[in-house]
Amino acid sequence: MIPSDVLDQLATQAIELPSWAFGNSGTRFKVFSTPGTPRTVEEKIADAAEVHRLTGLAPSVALHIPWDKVDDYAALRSHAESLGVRLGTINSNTFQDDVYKFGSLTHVDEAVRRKAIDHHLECIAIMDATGSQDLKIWLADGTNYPGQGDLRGRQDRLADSLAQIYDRLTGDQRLVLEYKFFEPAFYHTDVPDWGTAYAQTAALGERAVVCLDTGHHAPGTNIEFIVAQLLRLGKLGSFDFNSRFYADDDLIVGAADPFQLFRILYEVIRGGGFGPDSTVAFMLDQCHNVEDKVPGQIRSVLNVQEMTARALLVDTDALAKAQESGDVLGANGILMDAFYTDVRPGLATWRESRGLPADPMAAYAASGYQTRIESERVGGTQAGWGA
Ligand code: AOS
Ligand code: ZN
Ligand code: ZN
Repeated sequence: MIPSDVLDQLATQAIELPSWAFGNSGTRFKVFSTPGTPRTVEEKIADAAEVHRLTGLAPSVALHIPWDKVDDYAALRSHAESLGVRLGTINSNTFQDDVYKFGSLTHVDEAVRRKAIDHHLECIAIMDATGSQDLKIWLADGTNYPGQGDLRGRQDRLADSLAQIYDRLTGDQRLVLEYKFFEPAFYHTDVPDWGTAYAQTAALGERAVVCLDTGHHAPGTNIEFIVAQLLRLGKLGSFDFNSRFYADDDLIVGAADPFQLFRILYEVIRGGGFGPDSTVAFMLDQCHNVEDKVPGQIRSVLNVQEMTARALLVDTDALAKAQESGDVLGANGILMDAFYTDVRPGLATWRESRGLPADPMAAYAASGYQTRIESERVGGTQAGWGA
């Protein structure tokens, strides 16, 4: 049995899906084409809507510009809304054009830097049309060899570029800066860690926050500590959830290390980052290279829901007492009791009570959706990676 106050909190959960999760993706070795892959952004949104229909967990879809570029964003917005979802975060892209070989917002050539800034201004104009709140910036900028670039100068140009973008935001729009410790640059990256993302966004102001991609840390990093710290500083804007075994694997969230996901979600809740009043956006940033994409996304949002439920089960009063009295093993046991609780049967019953399928994975398999898209769609698009 899951207590009703926990279920009430779970009812507020929303996890944004990335449009690129529905496109074909792969590695530099091979991009496998999966039958049923969307041919258009409209079809990606339809797949995302199917995930939401079966789980009630995914009411919005993140877009990537230019992969999801269309002529009429108002029409795209209506299309999404007619399917029961909305358009979410706009992701910029300054990592595919030849001109960005030596950087984008950090580039030493003013013309290139201007082009990169203008791309972000165009993204904000798209946000105005789609009603999106967040502009997410992930930069591939960096260098491969010591001496190749001036680390300090690049950081200064980055600050100036971000300030020009930030100035264009209106209403409740936010600039969300994502960090990543390496790849595609291997010696240094211009936004490699939460400290740099924090320093850059703090200099901009309140509407600038940090995106924490769970795959963007060195092995062994205590990610939940970063979560706690960014929440404490009021700068945790969003998550890009995924799993990693080795590098930025972009595998299904919770697949590699469910316990880590639990620990992260516990700190999110502890720090006020969960619930209707929270400003922390939950998103997936994943690619499904070998598995079917729609069920891959269903599995992902269910994993987040299950670990959130377990994190909400932590007896926080008992934990505080154990911590204060120095009861090391007692405190650890309280956390582990919640982690080891199997919430799946309780969630299945609760889903049914809300008019959702008890088992969304089984419901998808039985729905005929996969067979239909496989027969209707031929020549689906690549997500953009590994071209
Ligand atoms: C890249 O490694 C990042 O995770 C970004 O979030 C990126 O924009 C995303 O994977 C899709 O392009
Ligand atoms: Zn990411
Ligand atoms: Zn990544």
